[in-house]
Amino acid sequence: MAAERSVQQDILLCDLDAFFASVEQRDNPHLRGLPVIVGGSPATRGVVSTCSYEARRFGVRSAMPTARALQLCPGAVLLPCDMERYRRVSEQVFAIYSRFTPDIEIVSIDEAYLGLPSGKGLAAAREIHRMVREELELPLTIGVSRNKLLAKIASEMAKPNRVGTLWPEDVPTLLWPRPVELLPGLGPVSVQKLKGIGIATIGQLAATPLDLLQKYFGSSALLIQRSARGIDERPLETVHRVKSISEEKTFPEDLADEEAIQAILMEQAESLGYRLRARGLLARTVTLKLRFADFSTITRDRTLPAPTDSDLEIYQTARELFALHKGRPPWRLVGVRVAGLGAGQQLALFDSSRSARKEEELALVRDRLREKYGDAVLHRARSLLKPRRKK
Ligand code: TTP
Ligand code: MG
Repeated sequence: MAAERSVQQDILLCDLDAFFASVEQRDNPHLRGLPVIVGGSPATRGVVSTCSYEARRFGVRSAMPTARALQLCPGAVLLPCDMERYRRVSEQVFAIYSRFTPDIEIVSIDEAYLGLPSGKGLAAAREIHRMVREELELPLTIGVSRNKLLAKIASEMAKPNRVGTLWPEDVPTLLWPRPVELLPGLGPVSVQKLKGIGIATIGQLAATPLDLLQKYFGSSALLIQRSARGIDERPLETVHRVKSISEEKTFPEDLADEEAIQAILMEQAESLGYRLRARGLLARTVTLKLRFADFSTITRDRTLPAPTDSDLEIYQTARELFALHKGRPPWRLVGVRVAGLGAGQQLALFDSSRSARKEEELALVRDRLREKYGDAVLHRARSLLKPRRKK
């Protein structure tokens, strides 16, 4: 029992209200208080991404064709989706969350679960709510409980712009009288099935014998019954911060060819650059690892003048380290590691020099190809790089 206590956590579900529309209203004060729809144009059969609560009063909803939304609410202001901006704002919000805990599961651009030490959740939620309001001027709803399911339901019940709790001990009084539709994960088909057998409230569902539920829901029955009872043991799927990323290669036979080593360094740099860009990270240091024929191993690192995610810069640094520390051939292993990782900026397309920009564009194209066709096809002709001839 004591052991179970000690691992118990409070769980917060933080979900921004009408997220894209709230960002637009924040940044254009004349839109505040107005029905705002963010989505595609009716001319191109666009759909609503989201809408302000003012527009929801007219029945406008996410995923509805914009044409239909404008019929329901002719006075609405329609704005295009500015994903880049919403993504930046989302990062600022998540950065506030990370002041409180490293245990963060990112669900979507505007939704995350946070794990807090048991007993600290509600106070943290109030503080987060205040900071997001004061620092970012955005409305946020936070549901607080002991598991993900109840935290999510707590947020649904608290929306908009509030902190709400649904503790396990309150399940009978607060949850059981509510309709089964409120249970996340129960789709309209399941709800209809339940109604067909006379189950309308979550309390009725919680009290239904398992074997009866199994007749209708098969292997999902237990999960459904446990949800109705407020039980959910799913752990947080947190993104633990990576401290470094590395690539290394041990040769089947010791290798004495310097050109071949450089080619491998190039491949490794390309792979590291790709992995950094895919995570939106920049690296501050590059480390070269070398193992010699006698198994002795060295690592040598260099701090870069500025953080980077460029294949070329990682390659050049690794190659220079190799030139300085290569010792005597042959080599048995070569590796490159990048560390000192931090969040990257959006591509600095405007303030970088022409050639750096070309390099960034090239890297982006390569990344797309790599996603499409995998690694193997993609080894840029090394000759393009024209490495300086060694003395
Ligand atoms: P949600 O959190 O589902 O919606 P919301 O934040 O707009 O409103 P709520 O107050 O109910 O939380 O989704 C977050 C964002 O994701 C939303 O602002 C826009 C985007 N989105 C779409 O682009 N299409 C969709 O169908 C949905 C549901 C959301
Ligand atoms: Mg939301």
